Amino acid sequence: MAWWLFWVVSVVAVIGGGGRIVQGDVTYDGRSLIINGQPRILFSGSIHYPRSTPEMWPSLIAKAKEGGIDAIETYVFWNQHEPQQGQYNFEGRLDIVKFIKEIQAQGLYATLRIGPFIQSEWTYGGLPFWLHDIKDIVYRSDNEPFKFYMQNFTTKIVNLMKSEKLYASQGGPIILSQIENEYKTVEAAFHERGPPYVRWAAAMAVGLNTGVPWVMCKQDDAPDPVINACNGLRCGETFAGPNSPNKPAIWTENWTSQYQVFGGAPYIRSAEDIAFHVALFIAAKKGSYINYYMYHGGTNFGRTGSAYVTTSYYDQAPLDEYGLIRQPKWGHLKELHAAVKLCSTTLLLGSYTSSSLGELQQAHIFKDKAGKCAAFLVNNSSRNSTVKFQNQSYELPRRSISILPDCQKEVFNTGKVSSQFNKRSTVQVTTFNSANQWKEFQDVIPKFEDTSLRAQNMLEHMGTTKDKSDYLWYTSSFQQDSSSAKYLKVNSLGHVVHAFVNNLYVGSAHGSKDNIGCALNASISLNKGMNRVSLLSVMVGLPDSGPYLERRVAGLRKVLIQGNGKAGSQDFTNYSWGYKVGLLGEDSQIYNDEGSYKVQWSNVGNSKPLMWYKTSFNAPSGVDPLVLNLGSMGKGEAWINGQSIGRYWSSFRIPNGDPSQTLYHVPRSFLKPSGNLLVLFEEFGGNPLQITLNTVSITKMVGEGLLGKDSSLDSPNNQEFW
Ligand SMILES: *[C@@H]1O[C@H](CO)[C@@H](O)[C@H](O)[C@H]1NC(C)=O
Ligand SMILES: *[C@@H]1O[C@H](CO)[C@@H](O)[C@H](O)[C@H]1NC(C)=O
Ligand SMILES: *[C@@H]1O[C@H](CO)[C@@H](O)[C@H](O)[C@H]1NC(C)=O
Ligand SMILES: *[C@@H]1O[C@H](CO)[C@@H](O)[C@H](O)[C@H]1NC(C)=O
Ligand SMILES: *[C@@H]1O[C@H](CO)[C@@H](O)[C@H](O)[C@H]1NC(C)=O
Ligand SMILES: *[C@@H]1O[C@H](CO)[C@@H](O)[C@H](O)[C@H]1NC(C)=O
Ligand SMILES: CC(=O)N[C@H]1CO[C@H](CO)[C@@H](O)[C@@H]1O
Ligand SMILES: CC(=O)N[C@H]1CO[C@H](CO)[C@@H](O)[C@@H]1O
Repeated sequence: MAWWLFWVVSVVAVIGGGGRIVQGDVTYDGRSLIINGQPRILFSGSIHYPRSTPEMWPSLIAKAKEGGIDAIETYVFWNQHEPQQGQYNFEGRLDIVKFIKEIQAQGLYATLRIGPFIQSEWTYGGLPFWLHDIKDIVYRSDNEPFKFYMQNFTTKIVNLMKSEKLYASQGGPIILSQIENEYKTVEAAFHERGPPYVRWAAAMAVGLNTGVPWVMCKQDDAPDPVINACNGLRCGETFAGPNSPNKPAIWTENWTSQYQVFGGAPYIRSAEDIAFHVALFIAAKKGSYINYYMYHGGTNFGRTGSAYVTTSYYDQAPLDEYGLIRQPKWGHLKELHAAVKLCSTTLLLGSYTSSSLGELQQAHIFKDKAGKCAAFLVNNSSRNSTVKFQNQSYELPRRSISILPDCQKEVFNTGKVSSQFNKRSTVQVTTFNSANQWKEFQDVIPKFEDTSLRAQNMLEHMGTTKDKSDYLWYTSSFQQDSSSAKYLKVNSLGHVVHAFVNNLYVGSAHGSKDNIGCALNASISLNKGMNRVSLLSVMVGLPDSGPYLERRVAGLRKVLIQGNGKAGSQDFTNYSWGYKVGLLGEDSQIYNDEGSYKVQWSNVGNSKPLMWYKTSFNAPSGVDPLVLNLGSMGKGEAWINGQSIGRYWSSFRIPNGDPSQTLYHVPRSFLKPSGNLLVLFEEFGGNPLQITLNTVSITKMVGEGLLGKDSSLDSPNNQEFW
């Protein structure tokens, strides 16, 4: 720890005591939020309560606090809280009150981004799917049914917070709330139904009298008194500023990396780049509230991720998916926060000037009436530069900012990383490599005669499953005069399709995040007489963005059987189809202890499609986070003791040939000491015998230069992945 950092930490500890927040007002002016009469520069970090477990919350919040974070920002997840209309769930990972009280107990502030449309790579952008069946609804527009349900849920949440006295105005930690989310990006699509909706949403929110300000992000015309906030990677360069001179500059999402999709490579944003843009936002845009999106990303458990989004969410954040500190990111930002806090009063109360120090170099200077001075020296060149500022020279690495809290001594430079680097490694603790550890059960391909839902056309996938399952079967049967070899051609707007003809698997196709829909062309052989075609359409999460979400279509659009050569093709699109929502194994919940007795399991044999696998294991000792390595599997979902740890899709490779994600978080709190039930549903292959359970830990490194070989990482059981 640098000397000055130590000093800041000690002083804050003395002055701040327990840091408990006393009852007070939150207001704002053109410079900052004002809490209990004090203008404040605040660093905030996003941690989403359903993306971790209540057992993890205290340590995540403590590590954020130690990293110099003042406030925790979270969205509110409507479709989890109200899965059926009027039926609410605030238990377990959804216990938002407990989460906010933990933030309060640790002396931090909270920002509540209610939305309730949130996007957030969360299925359906957080909207409950039952809204889809409300007559005449148009989401996020000047539409009475939507406004009714949006107001109903927003009020429910605000009332819940008020009843627990969680707003700062009541002595609680919540200092800021958000209504809507990046609406400006879709507003034009709603034409004259857009602007009145923005005004309505702002007035509705303000009318709830929370006693703390509201923000709208990416909404440059946010109506008074709602504050418009910036979202983006580079708000220090891109933010046009508050839309009124009496509103502060707030950055609600500064992406610490980016979410990953199946088939997409991870995006790694360096500690230096994040620090540069945060310092620039403070200096050049007079920013006074900066939120890291995400500070801890966590896990999209179950089916909560949106279309194609991986189960691991923002693993590259300062706290990784499992809550381990990621260095040097965490430490470098901690030093940045401390450097800014050294001069925050001068920044907030001082008058601002800027001066050029060179063609691509600039000084941002803040001087208060008492003569205190703070400066940020910016080098925007791609080369190192030596600048002269007030008769002293400063070495500024390329694209970096030096912070001089007294206009003389450089205490921090965004490009000079002094924090230790660390390395993450996994150790295999449990294997499942013996066939007699496993049982299997093949799910059933439904027959047309057994279906109760029928239509003379291809039904839309989401409106049919109502998001009860990722899976929708389309099945039909037809007569043939003679046996023949043909091609089955399927066009789908779903994410994946698996095709079976006469109970035999004939092929699959899938799309990707950037390439919506998929097309299958499989060679098939038909019998003389009756033939059955069964097509399994799969969604890997619902869409989470864009206007008119309620009108989106998915699932099969066209089915053709084409003869060889000149033989004509037969169009089955408007044929008689039978439908089944979900898998038999899902209906019986065979992934939990009770349900697993409802089907006949057998010994594992050759890999076949649509296979359920089960095994059991004892909890490994220790406290290190646990992951399942599912790199040997294809695509499906995994459950532990009945709780889904998420969708996996190891067979979807990223451009360099690696699986998009091989390690899947198993929270310790999902386990009992022994006899834990692990169940997987595998769509098309995979080898469960190669699955392993691993612990994850951090190896400290002594500075960047020594990031070389570490013999402890070379054992075959040790997989290095960072
Ligand atoms: C929400 O709507 C339900 C009826 O659907 C009603 O019972 C409830 O009082 C409403 N809540 C609020 C806060 O408006
Ligand atoms: C830095 O330079 C880049 C172009 O190289 C420009 O896009 C960016 O706006 C500049 N940033 C600042 C803070 O001047
Ligand atoms: C810088 O040096 C010049 C002469 O060398 C002197 O006149 C001036 O006062 C100095 N400025 C500061 C800020 O020290
Ligand atoms: C630029 O500065 C960095 C950090 O201070 C240093 O490591 C690097 O060698 C310098 N590069 C050049 C070309 O001087
Ligand atoms: C399907 O694939 C076969 C063989 O590659 C090709 O001959 C046929 O034209 C394709 N059919 C369609 C409809 O694309
Ligand atoms: C299927 O029916 C719809 C209307 O019911 C029609 O628009 C469409 O053209 C038909 N498709 C085919 C391939 O016949
Ligand atoms: C508003 C903004 O800066 N958006 C950017 C977010 O990050 C993605 C990818 O890094 C960019 O493509 C967007 O332009
Ligand atoms: C941060 C920085 O150095 N900005 C400068 C980049 O170059 C332009 C054009 O010379 C200046 O106007 C900026 O101040």
